[in-house]
Amino acid sequence: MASDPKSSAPSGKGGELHQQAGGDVAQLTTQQGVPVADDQNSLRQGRRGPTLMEDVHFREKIFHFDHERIPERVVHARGYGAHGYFETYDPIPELTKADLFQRKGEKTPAFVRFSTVAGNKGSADLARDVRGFAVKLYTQEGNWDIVGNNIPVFFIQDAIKFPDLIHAAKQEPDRGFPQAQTAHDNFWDFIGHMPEAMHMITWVMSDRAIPRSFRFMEGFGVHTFRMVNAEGKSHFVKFHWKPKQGMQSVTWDEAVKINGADPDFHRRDLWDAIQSGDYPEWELGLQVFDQDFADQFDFDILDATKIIPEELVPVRKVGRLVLDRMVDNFFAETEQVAFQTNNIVPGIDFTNDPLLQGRNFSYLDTQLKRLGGPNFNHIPINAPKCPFHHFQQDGHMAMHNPVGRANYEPNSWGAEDGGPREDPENGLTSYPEENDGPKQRVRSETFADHYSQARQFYISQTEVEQRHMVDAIVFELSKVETPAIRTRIMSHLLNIHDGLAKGVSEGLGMDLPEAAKPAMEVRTDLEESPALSILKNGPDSFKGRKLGILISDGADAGQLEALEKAAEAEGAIVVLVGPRVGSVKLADGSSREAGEKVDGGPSVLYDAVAILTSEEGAETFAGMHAAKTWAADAWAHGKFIAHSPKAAPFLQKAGLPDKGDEGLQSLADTDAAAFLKSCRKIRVWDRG
Ligand code: HDE
Repeated sequence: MASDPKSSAPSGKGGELHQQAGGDVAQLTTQQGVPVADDQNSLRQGRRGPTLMEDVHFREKIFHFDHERIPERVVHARGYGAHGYFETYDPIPELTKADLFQRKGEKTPAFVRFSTVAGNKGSADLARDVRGFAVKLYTQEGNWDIVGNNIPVFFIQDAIKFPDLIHAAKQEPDRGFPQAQTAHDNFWDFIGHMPEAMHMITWVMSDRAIPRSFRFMEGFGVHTFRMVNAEGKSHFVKFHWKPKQGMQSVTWDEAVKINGADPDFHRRDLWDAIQSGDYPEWELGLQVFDQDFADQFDFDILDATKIIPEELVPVRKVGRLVLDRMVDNFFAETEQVAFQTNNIVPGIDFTNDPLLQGRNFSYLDTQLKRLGGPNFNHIPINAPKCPFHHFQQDGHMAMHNPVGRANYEPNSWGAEDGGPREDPENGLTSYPEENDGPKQRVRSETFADHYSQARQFYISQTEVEQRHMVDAIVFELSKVETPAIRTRIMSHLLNIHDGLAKGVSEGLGMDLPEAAKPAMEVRTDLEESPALSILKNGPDSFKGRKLGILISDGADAGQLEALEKAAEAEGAIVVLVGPRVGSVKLADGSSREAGEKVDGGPSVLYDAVAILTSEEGAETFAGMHAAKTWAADAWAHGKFIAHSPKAAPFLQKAGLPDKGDEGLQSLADTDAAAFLKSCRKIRVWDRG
């Protein structure tokens, strides 16, 4: 591997540049900088003899290779990161003294890592799962990490249950499968014993758990935090990241197929967007409230299984997060980035949420295991970008080594040699909250209502979304082999909503049991919260989406051009899918390159599709299973479909109805611009 030319440009003979056919290239060296003469053959005794111990280059190379891996994260192993910045557009000194919120237009460098939770590092992106949404803000007063998810609540209320939750969700320990799935006995067995998980279960069984892309999902800080201003006044706050691109998810059938067609679908999406200059953005929203609100709110604000509906406490937007640069090196940055809930800055503080308190232990600990020593903050991705001075020293791989005599304080070495000093005025202080009471292992009774907000979430969804939730639970429970586990889950669903429970029992072909006994009466008076639905908050935009065009030889060049122009005007991307990769000859004699072959670029990879064929092309596609599936899936997934009139016979052979709907449009009746405009609706959900 070449050393990083920026940070350790080799010097002397070992760094010489050689003139080669491709231009100047660096000389290959060992780690000691010794030029390598032969990197193809190990050193051996005789032409066919044993390899020699003295082959220092071979030994060094293999030794290093053997140690390339660090332990993957115990959760959130699969992830993808990007750089960007946070820009403050509404300073909030009245709420917090946090430096990054003081000046309008202030830009704070940021690094974000999105992830799935359960799957291993190599698992597929479209697993049904919560997505991590971890943001590191390199402020001028230190690093602040908001280590959140794309779902605003969590499975459990107390961190002590986290190892159990994760053990139950991951592969079962005896058989080592299933990978990246909660659709198995252990998970649902555990959940059945944990009524507190029911609210979260409604979210993970909703379309939130199969996002179309990282760009189209919300992020949440989950816990209630504090903001503290310069006068020491505290407000409670919940953090929201609102995607400017709007929200969008895929259907489960698409998710399953995307995982086969492109397991890196989410990674590729972010990479493509940023590399093409279409930088995704999120607005940081705050729900701010005081102790009085907390006291009269229906639920405990320290309980991470509860939300505060946006209709009750509106989300105030104070800035935007823009991702505009991919990493230079995946391992150095995305793999080694160490997020920690305990990384806060003056003006931000914790609350007593028992989940958050537990996390504050865990994140520091996990870095030691993964990154191998106490100096993981010396790794550039983790180091603050503001000045920092302390007396911590030595240890494995210490890279920032203090100079001078003083390595302790207090000392009497004076301003020049004595090193840094505390700053009681501006340093990090804790909000002086008073806590008292006996030492005990208890769960507060204010945490006891496990079903009311689950019900609120369900009734806030559109019918389509409710159907998806039923289907998701039926799918998962159908993979559960033990009937008693399915039954127990249904007994909880009955406390959430009759319709949900009934749908699941019908889907499973099992009778409904008695409802589980709730610790508290389930509230049916909580009003719908439209903010909780994805479809009620549709993007009404096709910007940043993909139009896949299935195209045959002999297709009309004018129609193609019109679609391409209209897509560009909408800010959408076009991908040509042909019977083969390579040249497709159009009717006017021109030719175009297809980016995908039909079976390599199935329609699940696109947000809307067009099918342009000649008469012969329609026949060719009608004889290809992959082409018929392409069209049939686009229809079944509710996608907008434009087609050339000549493609009509092919569509029929693919099983599409003669008489379409608003989403199936012949280019004989509509023009490309009108079609693309209609795509802003993203899907036609009421297709049978
Ligand atoms: Fe995490 N979590 N977590 N978690 N979590 C980790 O830290 C943990 C929880 C979240 O992209 C680990 O560096 C405990 C809630 C994200 O690198 C570990 C509990 C939320 C990421 C850990 C929780 C999260 C992690 C594993 C129960 C949303 C990935 C590797 C109290 C608010 C960050 C690591 C990245 C990662 C512990 C629950 C989000 C083991 C003990 C709730 C986004 O420290």
